[in-house]
Amino acid sequence: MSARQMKLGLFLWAAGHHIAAWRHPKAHVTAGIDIDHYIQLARTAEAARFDMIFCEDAAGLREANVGIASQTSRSIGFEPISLLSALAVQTSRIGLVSTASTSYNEPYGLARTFLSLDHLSGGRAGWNLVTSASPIEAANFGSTGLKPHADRYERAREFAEVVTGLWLGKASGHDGQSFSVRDPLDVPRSPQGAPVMVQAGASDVGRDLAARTADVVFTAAQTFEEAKAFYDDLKGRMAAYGREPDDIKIMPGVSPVVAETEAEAREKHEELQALIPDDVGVALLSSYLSISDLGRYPIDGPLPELPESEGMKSRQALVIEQSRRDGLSIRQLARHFAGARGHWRIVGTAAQVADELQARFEGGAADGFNVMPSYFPGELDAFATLVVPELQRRGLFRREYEGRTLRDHLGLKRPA
Ligand SMILES: Cc1cc2nc3c(=O)[nH]c(=O)nc-3n(C[C@H](O)[C@H](O)[C@@H](O)COP(=O)(O)O)c2cc1C
Repeated sequence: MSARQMKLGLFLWAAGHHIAAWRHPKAHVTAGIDIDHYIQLARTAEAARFDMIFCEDAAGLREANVGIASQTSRSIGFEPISLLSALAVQTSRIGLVSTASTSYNEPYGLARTFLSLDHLSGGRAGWNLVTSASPIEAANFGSTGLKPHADRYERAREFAEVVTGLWLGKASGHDGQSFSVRDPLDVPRSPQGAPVMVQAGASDVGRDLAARTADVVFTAAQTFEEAKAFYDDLKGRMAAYGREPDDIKIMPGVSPVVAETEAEAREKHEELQALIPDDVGVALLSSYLSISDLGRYPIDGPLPELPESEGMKSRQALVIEQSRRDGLSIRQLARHFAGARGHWRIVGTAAQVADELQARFEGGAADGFNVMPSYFPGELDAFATLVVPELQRRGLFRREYEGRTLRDHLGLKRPA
């Protein structure tokens, strides 16, 4: 039995993470706003002993073009903290992590909301800090557009400092560059010391902020080498902030397609890939590349040269790197990235999926994984019934929860 066990998150995403999941014959088309759907997923994940449920967020449409947005698997959905508050009373052990933006909130309000969720759930809440890279979202919060990357992260650094200070009962009287806070919170100290701090930025400043403040980091990495380089780099930055490498759990996203046989898994995967409309795939690729007019280049030709993004720098770099490495055309890249939205995909049997996860976990490239089922509930059920027992047999994943809080599950220190 391995002493170190992997952490597993369930990344929720309406009908499923595959862009064409909503077209799958077994998909739930109105999943985005069906609370019973989410309760079912949360209960499946809890029965499988997942560490946490994770919700992404952007306060706005995910695609500028409404015609395209309406052909994706997540065109409508709930505001995630409201959703997790409902799930808090339908579950008892699983962690509840939501994304919230440092660009479009104020620290006092956000600290109060997450601390309330933490109490509602008996110490199971976490905040995924993002600076928000979407110009579509920016347009809903004033007319000045997306702020430069460096400015967003500068605000995020002070934001995180104020929030953790408020959670620890230390930040009243803060008077800084972007924020001024007079009083302590009207919510008492967290059952787990403080809600868990999650982060998902992967640029240089994003990594520094994570090294300083995060308990969990989500990333997108296709290859073992990319995952390992990110892991070593981030853990290497922590000593400068007086932290131990194990104080952060690094959890790359993974989108597994699993079945009893490899042929069956491949068939399931091909079935979904064939459902991707080309214009939707290209639109999604354009947003990762921060370019608005990718559609005017020949779809079977290579990617054009692109200026460096002011949006998601790390995701743009990942797409460009893959296009060069594998010599893929725009159509091939669009299909590839639309499938798992830039995340790692494994197609195979439970043993094959477990082998791949184990190799990254034991090879020092991950502390766990944020699982992104291609469609719900089918692929989550397949992962829970096929892969989880295989990981448990190998001693790589818990059979029972040992603690009650999210910090307990993740093996994180309780802040003083
Ligand atoms: C795995 C992953 C998940 C992310 N999830 C979100 C999200 O839900 N909402 C959001 O606005 N940004 C999200 N981001 C974007 C980043 O958190 C960050 O705000 C953006 O500027 C990219 O950061 P970077 O330039 O440091 O890579 C995510 C990034 C990654 C890598």
